[in-house]
Amino acid sequence: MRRISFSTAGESHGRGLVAILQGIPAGLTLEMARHVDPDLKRRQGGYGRGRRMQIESDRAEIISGVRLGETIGSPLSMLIWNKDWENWKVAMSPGKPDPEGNPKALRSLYLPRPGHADLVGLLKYDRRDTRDILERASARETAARVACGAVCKRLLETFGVTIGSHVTSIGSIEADIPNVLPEKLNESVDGSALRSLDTDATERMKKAIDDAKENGDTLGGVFEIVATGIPAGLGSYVTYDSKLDGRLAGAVMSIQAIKGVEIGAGFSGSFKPGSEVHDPIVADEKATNAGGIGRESNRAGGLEGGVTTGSPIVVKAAMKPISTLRKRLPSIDMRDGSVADAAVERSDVCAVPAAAIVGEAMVALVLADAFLEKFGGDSIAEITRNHNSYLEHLEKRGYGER
Ligand code: EPS
Repeated sequence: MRRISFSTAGESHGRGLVAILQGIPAGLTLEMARHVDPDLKRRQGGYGRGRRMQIESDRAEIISGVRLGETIGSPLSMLIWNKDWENWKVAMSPGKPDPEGNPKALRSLYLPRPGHADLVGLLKYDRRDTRDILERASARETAARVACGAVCKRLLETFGVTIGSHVTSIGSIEADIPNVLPEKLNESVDGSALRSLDTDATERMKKAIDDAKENGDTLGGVFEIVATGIPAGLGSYVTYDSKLDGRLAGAVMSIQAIKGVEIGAGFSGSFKPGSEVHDPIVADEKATNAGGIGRESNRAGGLEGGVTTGSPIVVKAAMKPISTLRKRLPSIDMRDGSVADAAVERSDVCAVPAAAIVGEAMVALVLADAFLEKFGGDSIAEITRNHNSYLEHLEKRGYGER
């Protein structure tokens, strides 16, 4: 990222998670309880999550970067405490283990789970105990991403950008998606157990999750992120790393357990002729984000040549089923190489709705970055001037002679 940077630290059962977010301009009104904690709560939800989410009630504590309710241009740092730490103080202690202590209290694991980072992490970092790997590889880390993304959403919201998400499938069950999505997407699905617009499918999805749980199995799925209100002209086609589609795909793919990302029609577009894929250009006075030049459709998912078109940005992601299985898959005991079944850790059966909230956060981070790249500025007032002047320019330039 160019204008925004963020980093997270923390282990799943350590003391807590740390998030540092840089590049947020001064003058953004920001309250953790109003603008960040609700997204942390949304990330904790969804049918199919495990017992850990009953222990935690994630909240972000702001340590720097905000004064008297407004950002001051300095790095924001946030802390999310792990309540479960109380139960893991011995296993996750930074101090040397007590030589007289019970070795079981260290909760070491030597049977890597296929699909998790366990094995590759042991090989790469030359560790013996899988606990050293899985604690950081766990999707618990995404709580810190959501905190950073929520601040970016707040920034974008100031400029009329909204970011929402919904789940389009769980396992083999696909939701019926209306041709036109509700304007307030999150309001329509936040109350749904699986963030689905299809109430019938939701019941079948819940049943599929129950069945998977009963069989000691897990389920993945697909979610879609939609960002509206983004003006035409963010990102660029001039270099591989300025292309906004690539930046979005990379960011969403970096979410734990994501194995596929599509923009707009994505893979399905490749099965059709060009005449059925591209979006005809039309005069449209409602297309104020693109100087009155609109599109009949949005199969491009709001991006052409790596540049925003002014239509909603649509990113889909496929999440694989979580890799902790009670129906254990074959593995190897890393102490002696003997054949054994993989370890079982407490886990979720399905976390697709939660991953959708993380997807919103990653899209918000990338779009805020591209937004600041285009409209620059150190303060909200300065960016507002730049944004307004660009929109006015788009409107004036129209498509007549220059
Ligand atoms: C997660 C917390 C973790 C896991 C999950 C994500 O909690 P615990 O391991 O204590 O149950 O539920 O992580 C995984 C599924 C994984 O494979 O690592 C969270 O806060 O989202």
